[in-house]
Amino acid sequence: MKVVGELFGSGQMQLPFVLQSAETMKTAVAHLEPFMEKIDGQTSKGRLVLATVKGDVHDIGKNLVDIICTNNGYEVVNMGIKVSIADMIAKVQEVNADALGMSGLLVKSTLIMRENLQELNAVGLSEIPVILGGAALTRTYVEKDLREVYDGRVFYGRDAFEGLYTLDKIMSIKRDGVVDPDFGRIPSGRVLPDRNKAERVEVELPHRSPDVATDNHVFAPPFLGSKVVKGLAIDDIAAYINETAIFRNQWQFRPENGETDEQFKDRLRPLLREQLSNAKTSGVLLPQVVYGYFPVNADGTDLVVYTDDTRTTEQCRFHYPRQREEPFLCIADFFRSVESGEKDYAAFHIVTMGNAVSEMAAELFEQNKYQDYLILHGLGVEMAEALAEYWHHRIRTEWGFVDEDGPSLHGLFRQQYRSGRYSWGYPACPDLEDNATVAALLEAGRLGIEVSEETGWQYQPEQTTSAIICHHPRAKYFVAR
Ligand code: B12
Repeated sequence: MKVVGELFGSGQMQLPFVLQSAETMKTAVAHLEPFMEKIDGQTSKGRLVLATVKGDVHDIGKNLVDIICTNNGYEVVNMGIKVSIADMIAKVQEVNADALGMSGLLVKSTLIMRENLQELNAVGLSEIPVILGGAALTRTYVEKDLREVYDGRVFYGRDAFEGLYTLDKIMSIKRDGVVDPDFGRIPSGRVLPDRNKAERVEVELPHRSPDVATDNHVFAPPFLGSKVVKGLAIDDIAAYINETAIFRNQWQFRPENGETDEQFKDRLRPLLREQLSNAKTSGVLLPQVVYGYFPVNADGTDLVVYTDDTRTTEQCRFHYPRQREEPFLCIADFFRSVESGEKDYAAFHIVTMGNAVSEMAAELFEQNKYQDYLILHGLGVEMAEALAEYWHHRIRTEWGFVDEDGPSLHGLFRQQYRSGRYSWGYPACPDLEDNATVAALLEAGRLGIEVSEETGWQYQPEQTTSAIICHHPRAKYFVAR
């Protein structure tokens, strides 16, 4: 596994094959262990307590860390998802851990990690080295800001192997009694402008962005209210899979021996076809959609959704932040205002791949079938993304402006179409809580979808995503906050 790790690090081996080696290793060790001699009661290189932080349900990243560290000789106590700091502390003490690993993909999780470090300080447990990982973290945030917070050693783990190298270093310092007070403590990284100070600067915000036309054509929707759609064909959705995202980001394959991108994709397409065919046979993917069109008007930075087209009763409202610099965009600007007295409409959808894919992926992980786990999880993830893309296309068709689509699928992934699709939690509409508002609006409970404070405002099943679709031609991705 050490050689495998080195090959991975130098780009000569790809993650799916690393996981295959890990499976072989695990089986071999299980077979040999009864015959192996114990040295001073010690069976592992060290003990890592690992958890996804409170309010966050993402677990593939953490589980990859578990697989890689376990198969490199560490004992990993994997506590699962949504773990409170109190539970982590209890576990660290119970098993006398050598390090604590925290994972989290949400922006909110980066703040929770900060609070967790403060709590470790407060209970006098800062001698425990902490390794942090996940999409919303940056090296600078961990190695500069958080090192200023934590009294002990804290590290950023870009991926599972960086976590492993850090563990190796922590253990070698511990084992050899080396005194290295700076390791994991000295703040490094760029000096970033103080965010809070920047926010205090008063900016005069316009009522609407001057860049967004108010005389665009308003398309009449095909119906008002919401509909549930079941029985969707896997092949229709698969046509919208982003091959780069599935092959590179999820499955983590890389071009080999000077392959062009097209040759690389050609090599992997049979695997994708095989996976889709297996999924069709097993029924592990259960695509479902709830969507609808609603009468809306902008009220400043709010979007008011009415119960019907008489626009007398407000059903709910979404608050959207406005950019604090030119062109001062805000999603509400893409709709006619309340004051205009004109009608406008928005579409909303929630798409899901169902629970079975998450359950089966969890089983594969439990059975140490790591490569199959990565492949199936990645398929579920990218099919959820593809369904959102497919349904957005369906909405453009029904709503009457699909003829403005760009010529290629590749172009669709670059927003070459009329309209914008915004998911809550992304930078133009960062408030995850609104996931619950849209679920209530669309009555997503009809598909068994749940979302609340309890789920950290994330949807259950996991492979679920929601969006608002704005028909305005200026509606494209932007960062508001
Ligand atoms: C694919 C994806 C989805 C998929 C699947 C999500 C899933 N559950 O797996 C779908 C389409 C379903 C989805 C939905 C949503 N998503 Co999404 N999604 C992503 C995306 C693009 C990739 C995530 C991923 O699969 N990564 C691959 C895994 C293997 O990587 P990883 O978990 O990060 O782990 C690696 C490293 O980070 C590291 N690591 C991780 N933990 C640890 C710990 C230690 C100790 C160490 C050493 C290392 C380590 O090692 C791992 C392996 O190398 C990310 C953006 C991104 N770049 O990550 C957004 C992202 C996570 N999603 C986001 C959002 C907002 C959502 C939605 C809320 C949108 C919505 N309103 O519908 C929903 C929520 C889903 C739900 N159930 O409620 C935001 C979250 C930010 C926030 N606001 O908090 C992100 C960050 C995008 C963004 N830039 O804003 N999403």
